[in-house]
Amino acid sequence: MGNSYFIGDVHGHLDKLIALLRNVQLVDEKLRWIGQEATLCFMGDFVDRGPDGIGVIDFVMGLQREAADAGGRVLAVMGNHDLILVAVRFFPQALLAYDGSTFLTNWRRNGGITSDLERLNSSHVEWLLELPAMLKLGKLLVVHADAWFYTRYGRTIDEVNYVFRQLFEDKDTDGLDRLLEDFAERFTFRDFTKATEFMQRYGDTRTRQIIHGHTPITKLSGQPSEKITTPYVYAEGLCINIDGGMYLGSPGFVYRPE
Ligand SMILES: [Mn+2]
Repeated sequence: MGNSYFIGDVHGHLDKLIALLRNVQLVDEKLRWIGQEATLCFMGDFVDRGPDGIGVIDFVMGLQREAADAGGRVLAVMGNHDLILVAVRFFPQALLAYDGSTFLTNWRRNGGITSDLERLNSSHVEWLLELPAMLKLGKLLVVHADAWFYTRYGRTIDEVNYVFRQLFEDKDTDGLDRLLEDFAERFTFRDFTKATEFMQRYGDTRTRQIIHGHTPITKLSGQPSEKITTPYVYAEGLCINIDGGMYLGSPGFVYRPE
């Protein structure tokens, strides 16, 4: 774990992401990976709300290749904004409810950026669809959202990851809509018992903490986002929220576990 770096929800803020990675010397001035064998992990929600979501994805995809060549790793979990962007690409006009909403209208309402959709190409789509819903890294269970709903999609990490992907394979627009609605859930891990149960369900004997994004720390701590530069650790130390809220004005931060 000594050589791991975590970054929360970037939401199109490529400039902030670059500043963070340069500051911890994972990239050089030409934005090349110099992290050698380090592991860099993202919490998802690369796109929407901020100016350059596709720029963020392109940069992270490139870093992932460079890191792999150097013996390092770039990992990420799937965020709901990444998911809906792909849903909009495949099924923009799918009718989701009697009120006439579609993936396109929902995406726009939730901060969708037209230029992201225009620039989204098939390699971005393939890459996004490969992102797992959850992963384990050292002592940490990594998941986008602080939410219980994942448990309705599978008993193991592999099952949940499979079911997320299968919704696209099956062109199951109702299922995708339900999943996106499920992401409205937050704050579940403030309940220590729930957090413990979630961790036991998906973790293993090494797992000690859950790390997540999705809910900007200001919504838990009340601190103004501009001042948030450290993780929010809660549930008796069991949970680590690293979503500083870059789209709300936080410069973001890099979290390095002990
Ligand atoms: Mn999210």
